[in-house]
Amino acid sequence: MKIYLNGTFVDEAKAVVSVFDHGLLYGDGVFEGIRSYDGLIFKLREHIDRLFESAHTIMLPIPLSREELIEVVKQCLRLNRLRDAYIRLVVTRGEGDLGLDPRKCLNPTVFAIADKIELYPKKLYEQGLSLITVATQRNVPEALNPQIKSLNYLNNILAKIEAINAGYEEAIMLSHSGYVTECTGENLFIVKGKQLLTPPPYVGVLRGITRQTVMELARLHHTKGAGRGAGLEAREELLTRHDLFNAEEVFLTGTAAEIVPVVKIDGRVIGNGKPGPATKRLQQGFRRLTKTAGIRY
Ligand code: PXG
Repeated sequence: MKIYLNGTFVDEAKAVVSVFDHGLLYGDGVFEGIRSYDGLIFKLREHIDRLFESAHTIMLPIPLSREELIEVVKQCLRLNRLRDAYIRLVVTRGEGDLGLDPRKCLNPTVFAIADKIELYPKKLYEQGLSLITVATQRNVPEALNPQIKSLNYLNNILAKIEAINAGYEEAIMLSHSGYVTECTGENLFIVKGKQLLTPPPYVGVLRGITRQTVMELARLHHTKGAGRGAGLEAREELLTRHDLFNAEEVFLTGTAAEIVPVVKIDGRVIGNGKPGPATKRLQQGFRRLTKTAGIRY
């Protein structure tokens, strides 16, 4: 496997960073997870834009332009002869001393890994997930804004550990005030009647690119009106656990997982306990989009 590291492509064994890298010492860095489908990179521009926004907020200068980074991603996929892949793009503060001071880090570390996509088991999509809410609250945006896709995922990992300890694969995290936010690496949606609802960013969720895509897909069906679709009205709204328990359908969205149906939450059966029709329709629409909308390499 060839990995991009600071300007060159190197073998896996040579793709190493310093123990003084502040990405490692402090989680001081940003990243993106990107997918390619049959030779097309999905929503590449959106991922690159979000990476630059995350970096801008933490005042981390990315030493490559947007176009250069796009070329890195494409080259990484080509060199590894990958058509269906997961790409991890990372920029860290770089090497410094043992103190926090980012001014001591003169050269940001940039790397990109393209690997075969590890698909989740088919069973997950056919039967749906069972989730629990956990005690670990999502970061308060005023303390650490989840829009910064930083290398510091301990908040999410702590929630994931709680779910695993309880025998579940994934956790629902609540806000400081007890509102629903998101899962540890996926956004959350509910369907109720003709409404598709997801928590607003200010409650403390990442504005997921899959989330955005799904909202657009739902609205598209809506404006097209009747026929097969008779679509959904997509909106951001504060949600409680009560709203989740009494939804007709619940699903998660993320770059890696795409759209995952949820059939049980904290022991409450959602809808009829099976993946619902709106979820299935959106999955089909999403799959169609991945086959046509990406950037070729
Ligand atoms: N919320 C959080 C907190 C995330 O980290 C999403 C939502 C979904 O966003 P996108 O843009 O991908 O639709 C993410 C995604 C993984 C994994 O292995 C996913 C993410 C980060 C790290 C690992 O599934 N981010």
